[in-house]
Amino acid sequence: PRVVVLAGGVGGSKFTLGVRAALRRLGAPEATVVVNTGDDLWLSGVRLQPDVDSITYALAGVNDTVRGWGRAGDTERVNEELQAWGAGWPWFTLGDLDLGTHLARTGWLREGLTPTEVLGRMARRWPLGIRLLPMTDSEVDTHVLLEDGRRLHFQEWWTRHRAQLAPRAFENPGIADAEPAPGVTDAIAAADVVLLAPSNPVVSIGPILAVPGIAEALRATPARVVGVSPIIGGRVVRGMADVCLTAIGVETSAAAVARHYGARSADGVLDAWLLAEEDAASAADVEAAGIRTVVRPLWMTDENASAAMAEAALEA
Ligand code: GDP
Ligand code: FO1
Ligand code: CA
Repeated sequence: PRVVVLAGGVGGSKFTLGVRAALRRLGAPEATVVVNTGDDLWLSGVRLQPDVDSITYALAGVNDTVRGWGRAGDTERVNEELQAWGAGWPWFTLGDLDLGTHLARTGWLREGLTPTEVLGRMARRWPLGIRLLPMTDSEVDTHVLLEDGRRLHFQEWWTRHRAQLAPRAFENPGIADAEPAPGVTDAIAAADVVLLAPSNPVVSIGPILAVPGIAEALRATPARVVGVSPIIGGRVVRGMADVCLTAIGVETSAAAVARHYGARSADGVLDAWLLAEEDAASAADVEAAGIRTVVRPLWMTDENASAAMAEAALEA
C-alpha cells in the first residue's frame, strides 16, 4: 500500500520505524512522512528542527534513544563556549554533532534552498527508507499564550518551564497564509492509507492539521485515515502532552483525543482509531462518534512492537 504518516518527534519516530519495518515485510513502496515543523526555532543564528531531526536521526539509527533528542554519543564543547558567551539559552543544549546539522541546514537555507529541499538533501546522507517532507516551507513556529497574558516560544515553555506555566492557547503565527510543502497534498491524495502517528495531538499533529489544505486533503482522499492513540490507560506515556490537551479543553483519554480529531463522516479527519487494550472500555464511545475502533497493544517498546501497531493500522 501507498502510505502517508503525519508525525511529531519521539512518538512519531518510534512509530515511523515500525511503519518502515512493516512496509519492508510487505515489499511495499517507501512511506511518506509529513513532519511537524511547529517545534522549529532560531537559536544562536541557526535553524533547529527538533521533530524533523528526531525522525531523521532515528531512521538513520544515530539518535540518542535515552534522552529522546539529538545524536547518540554527542559532546557539548561548542555549547559550553556558547554559554560562556552568554549566547543562546542557558537551559537549552546544542550538541556538537547536532550543531553540524543545524549549520548545514542554515547554510543551505541562506543559499536559498527551501526547507523541503534542505530535508531532501539531508535525507540523502543515510538510506532512511522513508520519504520525509516538512508540513510546510513557511516558518510557523508554535507560540504558547499563557494564562497571565505572556507569549513564549513553544521551546522555552516546554524545555525551560517544563510546561508548568498554565497555557491558554497554542498559536502558529502566519499559518493561515502557509501552504502545505510541495508533495504533501499530492501524497495524501494518492495514498491508500494515511496514518496519524501516536504523537502529541496539540503541538505535533495540531500544527500539521492547521496548515491550510492538509485537513481538507485528508477529508477528500480516497485513502482510509487511521489514527493511533498516544494515550494509554488515560496517560500520555511520556512527556507533558496532558497539559497541552487540558489547555484546549480535551480530556487526557484515548476516546477524547479520537473525538477531538473527529470522524471524516462528521467533518473530522478519522475513519478508524487504534486504541490500547487498557482503553478498550471506551471503544463504544469512539464508535458512537462515527469512528471505527481496533483494540491493540500500543506500547512502542521496540521496533517489532511498533511494526505490529503499524500492521494493525494498515489492516484497519
Ligand atoms: P515529541 O515531538 O518528541 O513530543 O513527540 P511526539 O509528538 O511525536 O509524541 C509524543 C507523544 O507520544 C507522547 O505525548 C505520548 O503520548 C506518545 N507516546 C510516546 N511513547 C508511546 C508509546 O509507546 N505508545 C503510544 N501509543 N504513544 C506513545
Ligand atoms: N529538550 C530539552 O528538554 N532540553 C534541551 O536542552 C533540548 C535541546 C534540544 C536540541 C535540539 C533538538 O532538536 C531538540 C532538543 N530538545 C531539548 C528536545 C525538544 O526541545 C523537545 O523535546 C521537542 O521539540 C518536543 O517535541
Ligand atoms: Ca514535537
